[in-house]
Amino acid sequence: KGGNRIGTQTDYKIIGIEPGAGIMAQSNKAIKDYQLDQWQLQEGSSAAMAAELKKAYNQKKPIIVTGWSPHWMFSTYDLKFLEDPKKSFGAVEDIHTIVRKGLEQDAPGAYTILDQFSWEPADIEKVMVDIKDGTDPEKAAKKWTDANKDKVGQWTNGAKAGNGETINLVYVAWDTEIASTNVIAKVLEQNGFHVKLSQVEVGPMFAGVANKSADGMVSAWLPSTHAEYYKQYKNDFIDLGSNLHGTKNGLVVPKYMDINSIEDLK
Ligand code: PBE
Repeated sequence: KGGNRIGTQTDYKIIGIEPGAGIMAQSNKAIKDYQLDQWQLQEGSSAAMAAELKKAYNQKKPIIVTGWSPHWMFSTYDLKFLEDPKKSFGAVEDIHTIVRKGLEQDAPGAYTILDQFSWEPADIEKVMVDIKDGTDPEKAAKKWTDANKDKVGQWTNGAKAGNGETINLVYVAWDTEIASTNVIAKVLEQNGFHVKLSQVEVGPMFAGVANKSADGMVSAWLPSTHAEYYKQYKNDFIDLGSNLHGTKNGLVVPKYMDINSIEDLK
């Protein structure tokens, strides 16, 4: 069987990321849904996953990783998502902006900018590729905002300028979120706010906005990836809706591998 062959070649390992990530729960669900009893989901970090992918790819070795789009990996390597007929990874999603209760009163301009923040996968990919190529995230964010004044102008339209108020944004060190958080931080700074970025884990990211120790985040993948976190805290924060449409999670392999579906791993 194909699954045995691939399993032997990869040690029956799926290279995962941070244990709290939604994609890890989805991958464990896939292992159950497709009865991949022999397979193991390896915990680690997004950076370690990317390093393992790079190493295997350069040697044309088989590898299976937890992957998501938008992501620079798809413009850097020839990759494919394995088909997911049982929908263990949900469908195409949105990324939501979520702020603490009271932010609108305390910093109305920041609230307006966060509320109006909205861009496309191609935008965030530009920033992600730039960071992957070695540009400092803050510089990459500045570069993107300088080159996209029209879009940024829509986000800041009508926003009351800040007076040096501190805005605490929380994010997880996923490549998507490093890019988006740095961009919105830059725009808030350009409009008179002092922004503090805190890198946390996914649970504390949601908890922080709910308990008001953080002002906001732009990193809630919904409706399914972060459903559990969202459900737990949804009465305690303000969901400002989608800032990006068209994300996708799944198991990702190099195109040189001759499997096409998660079912082929059985
Ligand atoms: N991700 C990127 C996250 C959301 C953003 C897909 C790795 C997750 O799985 O929770």
